[in-house]
Amino acid sequence: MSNATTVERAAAPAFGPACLDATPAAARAFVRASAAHPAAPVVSSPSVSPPSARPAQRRFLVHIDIDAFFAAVEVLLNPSLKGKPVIVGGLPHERGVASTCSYEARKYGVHSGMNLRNAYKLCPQGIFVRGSYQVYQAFSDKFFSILHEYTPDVEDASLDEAYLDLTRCRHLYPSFSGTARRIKERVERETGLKVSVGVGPNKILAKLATKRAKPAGFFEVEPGREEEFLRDLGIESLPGIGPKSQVILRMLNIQKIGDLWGLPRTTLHSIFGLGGDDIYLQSRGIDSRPVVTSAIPKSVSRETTFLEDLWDRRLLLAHLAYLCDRLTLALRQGHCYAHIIEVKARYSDFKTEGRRRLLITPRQEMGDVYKIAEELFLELYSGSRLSLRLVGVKASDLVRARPLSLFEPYSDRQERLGAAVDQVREKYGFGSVLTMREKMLEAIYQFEKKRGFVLKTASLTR
Ligand code: DCP
Ligand code: MG
Repeated sequence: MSNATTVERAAAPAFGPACLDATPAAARAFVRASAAHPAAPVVSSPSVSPPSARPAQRRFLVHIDIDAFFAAVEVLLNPSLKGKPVIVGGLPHERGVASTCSYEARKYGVHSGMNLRNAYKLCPQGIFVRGSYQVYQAFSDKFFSILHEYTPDVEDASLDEAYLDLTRCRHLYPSFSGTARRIKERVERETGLKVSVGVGPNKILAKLATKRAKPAGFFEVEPGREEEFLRDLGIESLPGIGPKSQVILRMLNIQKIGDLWGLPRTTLHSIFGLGGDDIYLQSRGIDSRPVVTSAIPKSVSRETTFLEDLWDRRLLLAHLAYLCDRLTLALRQGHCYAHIIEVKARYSDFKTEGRRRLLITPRQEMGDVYKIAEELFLELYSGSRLSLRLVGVKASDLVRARPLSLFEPYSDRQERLGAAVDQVREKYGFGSVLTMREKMLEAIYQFEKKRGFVLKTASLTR
């Protein structure tokens, strides 16, 4: 096996699968078709963003990864570290490994997972910090909250790395790569951290594009240029090729991805088993894995404290309507329908009360949710002789798809209405579509067309 002559090789390097005629054009057509068809081979996944791709439609995947994440946060918090070799994970004499290090420290050969003592030997002038996971988590949360504003199809691959599938949102984004660039700029502006962004028709190509873009760059694998992009990348770039596989392949004089195209699938399978099939497909840029969105949340809620305790029933309902609007936007973004709607009120004496309703047919639409919330609120509030400090609405027992009701004629009118409102808001800002009831809040709050009303509880005005 270690002898190259014993390995069955195709006569000419074939970029496309051997079953095709192996011309680059045919191979590319196969790559595109495989990318578009969720039924194509490679790894299957559990919960998945719904594939909307029409046959032969190119998917649009963005991969984004923060540069030297933990180290970059340390530099941001302590600008005197800028431009210095920063190593995160512990002090030089401590046991343990480096979580990561700045690019300046990488020049000395330090890398993630390296024993701290070895890191110190390589880079004694390095600045060693223990780091704080909670702080990194907060930056990560911010990072993902920005990404989720662009599409619900976001996969959190790790704390600082995500895949976004913009294919379903194509109507919102006439220029995909322009949008990807804007996402990069916005993340950098709002987090203060540099990111690298890769764009391609599937996950593997987008991820490899990010590697190429690092640090702080942007790279797009343009249609028809997949082969050219992959050919000269080292085999170690493929996630399916670990250190042991690298040793075996190098013994076969295979150094670059293009060299792999000469090996038939059966040969790779016989050497690496199922992993060999993955190598075969990945090396050709074939990857039908969907973007796996996060698990369905347990509940979504929106609440706010008032600037001053409130008594006026119409104003209270205006707040409730606005919160329902925000809540149902979140439900639509998460593709969730709620079986339980709950309303909460806190009185001026801090006593808090709630009312909930179980819905046989789960709901997502603003009109439906508000109607239920209003009834529940009035049940709560009607008898009260106290003013209110806070009101909130919560949706729970969430499901992904609305089950069809036996007793109601099926109609997706409300969903289409919701989608249309979202499109207008995407373009002109959340405040561009508001009900008359919500508009009453203009008397109290600052209004921003992009964000809507700036309520007292800032996190609710996202
Ligand atoms: N991490 C860790 N231990 C590792 C690898 C990573 O604790 N063995 C942490 C620290 C990293 C963060 O995860 O900052 C993100 O990992 P990345 O692989 O994305 O590495 P970096 O962001 O540090 O560098 P870059 O992405 O620029 O290569
Ligand atoms: Mg990173």
